[in-house]
Amino acid sequence: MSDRDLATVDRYWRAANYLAVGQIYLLANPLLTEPLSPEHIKPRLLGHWGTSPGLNLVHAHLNRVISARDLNAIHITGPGHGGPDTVACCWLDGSYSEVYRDVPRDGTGMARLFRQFSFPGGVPSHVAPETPGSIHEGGELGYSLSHAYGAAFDNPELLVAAIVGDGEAETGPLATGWHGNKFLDPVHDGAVLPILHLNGYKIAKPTVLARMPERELDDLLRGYGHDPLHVSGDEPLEVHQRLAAALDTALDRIATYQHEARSRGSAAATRPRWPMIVLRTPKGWTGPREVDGQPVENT
Ligand SMILES: Cc1ncc(C[n+]2csc(CCOP(=O)(O)OP(=O)(O)O)c2C)c(N)n1
Repeated sequence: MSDRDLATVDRYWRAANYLAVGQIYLLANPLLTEPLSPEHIKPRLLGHWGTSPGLNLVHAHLNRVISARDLNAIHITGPGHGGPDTVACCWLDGSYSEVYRDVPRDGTGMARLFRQFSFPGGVPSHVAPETPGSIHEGGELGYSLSHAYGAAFDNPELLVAAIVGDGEAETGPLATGWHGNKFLDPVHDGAVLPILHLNGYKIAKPTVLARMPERELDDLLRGYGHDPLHVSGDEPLEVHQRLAAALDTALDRIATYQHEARSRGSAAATRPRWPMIVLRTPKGWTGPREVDGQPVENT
């Protein structure tokens, strides 16, 4: 990624993070023009801050590849209560204010945006029908991959980037959802790019997949027929470059598989090992020190 793109993506990501944390916590004083005081803070908090930087990071990077490659793409988010992130990104790109004229892209609009989130008479903490462009309401964990494959079927030009929460991944529907790749026809269907968001926790408790060493997780996902690209770290500028490289690799592979299958035709089509991304943040290892008698390297 060029220095210019890096700076743009990073600024977008940090702005979206501010808008997410503001929606979760602030009742007033959105631009912090006054010293922060208790009456500016919401009395009851909803929305998961812990999932926000990861969801916004992927959204910012998808914007880059959509512009660079002129993609027809949709973003599906599975992790719990990630509503503030999608709303933040819609507000940043202007589509929110296009639909809701009373929430313009200025200080007044920002005050409404923050106050209305998960507040009586306002908007839910999940992506909901009110969110511009949404195709399905959130709330029950487990369906991101089923929706992603459903959106891609018979939609050959569509790329579906689907973020799977590591807590979400512990549900039965999501555990079976990995097999959606068996039904994806590279000739007539679009592509699904699953992105496993390994932020380590389901709200506050450790998740099973985040406690598996990278190699064991890699084996599991390969067993489901995916080709995982691992991105980890906790230094934003390094993670930006790694995620950009992984996205470019994944999209190049998808384009190659589709091109080859479409030139050969359905009769000769084989099932590609579609790429996916494992996004592990933070870098610190919280799992067991040994698995199967072998020390676990700090990934
Ligand atoms: C089927 C189902 N079970 C439980 C919940 C309650 N719940 C909401 S968010 C959440 C944790 C989700 O974890 P993860 O997907 O890792 O998201 P994150 O912790 O990153 O927000 C749980 C258990 C739910 N919404 N749906």
